[in-house]
Amino acid sequence: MAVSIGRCLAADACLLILTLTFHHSNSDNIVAGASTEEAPHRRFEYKYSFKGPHLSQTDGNIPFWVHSGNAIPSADQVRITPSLRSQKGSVWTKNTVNFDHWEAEVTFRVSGRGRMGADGLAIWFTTAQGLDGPVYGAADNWNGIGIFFDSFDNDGKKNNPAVLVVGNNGKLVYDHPNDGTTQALGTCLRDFRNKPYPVRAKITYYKKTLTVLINNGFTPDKDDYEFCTKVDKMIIPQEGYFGISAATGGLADDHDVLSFLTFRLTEPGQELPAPEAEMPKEEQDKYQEEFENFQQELDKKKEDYQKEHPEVQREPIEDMYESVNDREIRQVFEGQNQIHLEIKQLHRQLAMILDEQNRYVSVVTDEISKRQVELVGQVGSFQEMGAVVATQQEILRNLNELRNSFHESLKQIGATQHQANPVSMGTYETVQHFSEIQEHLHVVKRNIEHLITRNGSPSENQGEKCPDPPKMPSCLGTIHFLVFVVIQSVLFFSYIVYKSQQEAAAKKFF
Ligand SMILES: [Ca+2]
Ligand SMILES: [Ca+2]
Repeated sequence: MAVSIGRCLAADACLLILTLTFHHSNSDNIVAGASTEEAPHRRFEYKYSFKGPHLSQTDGNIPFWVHSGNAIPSADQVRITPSLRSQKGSVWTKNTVNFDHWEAEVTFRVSGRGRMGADGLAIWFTTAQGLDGPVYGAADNWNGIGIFFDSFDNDGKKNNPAVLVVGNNGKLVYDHPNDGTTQALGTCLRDFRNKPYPVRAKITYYKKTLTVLINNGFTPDKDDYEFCTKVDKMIIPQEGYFGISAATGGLADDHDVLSFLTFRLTEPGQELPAPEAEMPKEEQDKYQEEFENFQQELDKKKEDYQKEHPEVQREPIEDMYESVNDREIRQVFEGQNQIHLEIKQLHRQLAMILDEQNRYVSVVTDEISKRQVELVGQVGSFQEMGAVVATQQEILRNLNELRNSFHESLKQIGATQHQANPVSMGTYETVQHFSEIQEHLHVVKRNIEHLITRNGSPSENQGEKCPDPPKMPSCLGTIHFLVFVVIQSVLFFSYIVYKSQQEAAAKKFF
């Protein structure tokens, strides 16, 4: 809903023909419509701005600004009023602003212990500095525009805290009892007191349209602005001072301004005036003088500090800052240092790998030499085995000899039997045969003993332990052999005894 209202409070007070538009229902459309336009060029204007952390000078003044009343500038904020009763304060630019289009971003806090506060805070663009007065700490009958943050509900309509835009041509007396509602060109209800983060107001005057956006201080996001109000076709003075003021009444709030940032807006395609060209010679001299004073003060303070702290080594100011060349050289140097470190690390790793490699090579070499020794040992053992085999062969030969001699003994026994069968054997012959057999058996026994000594203790002869011989198929064990011999002998004797008994029995029959 847009309502156009022409307000003429007095016959000559209609210099400002203003269109008041309420934007409660279609605010989104307006923001969307504005965003489709090409954005204006925006340039920060330090001479109409202040902000922390070095907001005020050592003498308590704000560069390019004047303050009055109870305002107390400090390093990071200006306390326009403390939370005491009936306080008034304001801060104004020293010089007028003559930009066609501008934007002001004001960050502030209104905080007090009461559920309600007073009186409020105002942002101004006026043809004169309203250093003192009843309208939120500033002069009434102002010529220009005021954006009011009215904390106290004077008319009791429970519509405060509120934000309102009031234009004035210098004739209008502010309608305090009605909280300015009869004069407001635009308004919105916003509680800006006691917020977790500072409240921000962005006031844009562009192409004769004044827009107020508010960041309500619920988030730290600086760009989280909400639309508050907009005034179309608004005429404001060509030149004016920016100001911010505040006042307390029976109730009191702290009104602290953290920053006031002014931007010059230029339509796209329009050329920006050079910043230097716009400064008159006398102003330049004045600021130069201010700068020199500041420099002298700084030097003096530095000297004082040196005197007070002689133990602190004096560092030339040049050493504290670096030029572009220094920075580039430093970056190159740091880069090279980094490369150097990387190469060193690579070198270390390579050395480690080489060590490892050497270790492996030595291990492999040891293994190879060990295996060679083993092979040699195996060859040695083969030789020993050869000797053993030879011994075994000798044993076999001896056994063969034994067998032969045994065979011979058997043959002799057989021959004796043969001779004994046809002819009856005399006792003498039998005894002779027996002694021969006994001799043979002795020979056999000796041979066996000889074999046993050779087989039983081969290590005694060689003086060193031989490796175990490979398992050979055993032809004839010593014990078996002895058993065999004993059985044979027993059988033989029993046969002889049996034979002689039979012969004796036969003789009895003859
Ligand atoms: Ca009020
Ligand atoms: Ca009210």
